Amino acid sequence: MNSPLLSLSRRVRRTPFSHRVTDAGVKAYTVYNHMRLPTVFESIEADYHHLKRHVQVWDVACERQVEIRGPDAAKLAQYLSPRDLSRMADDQCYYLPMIDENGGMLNDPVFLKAGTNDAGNRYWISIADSDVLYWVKGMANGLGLDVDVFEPDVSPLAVQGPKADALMSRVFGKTVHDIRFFRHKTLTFEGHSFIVARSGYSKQGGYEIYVEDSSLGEPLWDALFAAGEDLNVRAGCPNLIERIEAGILSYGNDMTIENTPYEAGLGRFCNAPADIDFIGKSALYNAKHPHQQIRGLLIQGQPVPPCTEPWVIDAAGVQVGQITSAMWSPDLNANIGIGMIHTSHRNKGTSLTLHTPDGERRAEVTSLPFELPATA
Ligand code: THG
Repeated sequence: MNSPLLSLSRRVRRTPFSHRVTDAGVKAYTVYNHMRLPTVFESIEADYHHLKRHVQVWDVACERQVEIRGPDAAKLAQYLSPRDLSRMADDQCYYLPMIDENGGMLNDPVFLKAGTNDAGNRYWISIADSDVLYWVKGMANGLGLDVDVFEPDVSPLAVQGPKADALMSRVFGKTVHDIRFFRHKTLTFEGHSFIVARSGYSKQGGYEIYVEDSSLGEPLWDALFAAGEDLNVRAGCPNLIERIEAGILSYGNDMTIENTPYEAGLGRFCNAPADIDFIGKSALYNAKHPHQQIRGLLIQGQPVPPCTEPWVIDAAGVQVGQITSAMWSPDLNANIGIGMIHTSHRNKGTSLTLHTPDGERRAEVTSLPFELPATA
């Protein structure tokens, strides 16, 4: 296939790791938060097998942080999401649906308390691909809150895969083992402190290092590769096949501002009690019984072509949904997809017709994450 090239310029921001990613032989990029996001090194399928067996270092600097700081920071943060933040521990990370006044999804970031410094408590919203900074600044200004809202010099570097624990303990020490899922600790590397969380955009286990200060990106990258040679460490990136198998959603693909958190399967995170106020509260109350919901789909036939626009799903000629991510899964020996399906046809096992660019296929509704065979 004749792949078009991406024209680079200052607008498509480079990252603190871009030189290393280039040296590692990156094959493709996408743009995410106006920044480079590598998407392929060897091939999507080869990268997938390596991720499931070894350890990869991912340049996910494009998961930009929106920092909120100041006396009203906690109040503003709660305003931004239907998730109850009142019991969040200082070392916790929260997956946080953010919605507008209509209950439409604005972003699905990871939210964390990034400790304190001279200027007080810091909160980081580690954003998916939409311009959260302007929404939060607008909110702060409109409400007259006493906060600073800005994008700090922080770039996440993910270390993912079954050998991530071994690699991280060599670079940051054995205390990495004490970090529980979606918790973080402040650890040191060559005298510099970083927030390190057990989290990441895969289900293979691993960590995210919030690299504060761009100049430390290359030394840290180099230390990870020097320490991981015998672990078969490689440069990698979020993997399309693995994340569909895991049922990990991609904002802008699987859900947009047109969807509520309930449609996106994120209803369990909408748990703020009645006395907590947030934007979109009344709209969300009326969205609890959605007419469509996110589902997994098993798609028959040969490997599907790239899914770069929604593919229509119908039942007896009437549209009942669409698929927004799809790819061949080697471990399932089938095509897998993520889509929005009308409530009437959402039950597991329902057989539907999918319209792909190269013809009609049978597609069967299933749950997310996909159930992998025990040997995979
Ligand atoms: N890490 C960090 N920032 C991010 C992402 C990340 N910002 C952009 C994007 N990814 C946000 N989207 C997601 C989607 C899923 C998850 C994290 C961020 C995720 N979900 C887990 C799951 O689905 O099993 C856990 C959710 C939970 O139970 O709390 O990890 O990857 N820093």
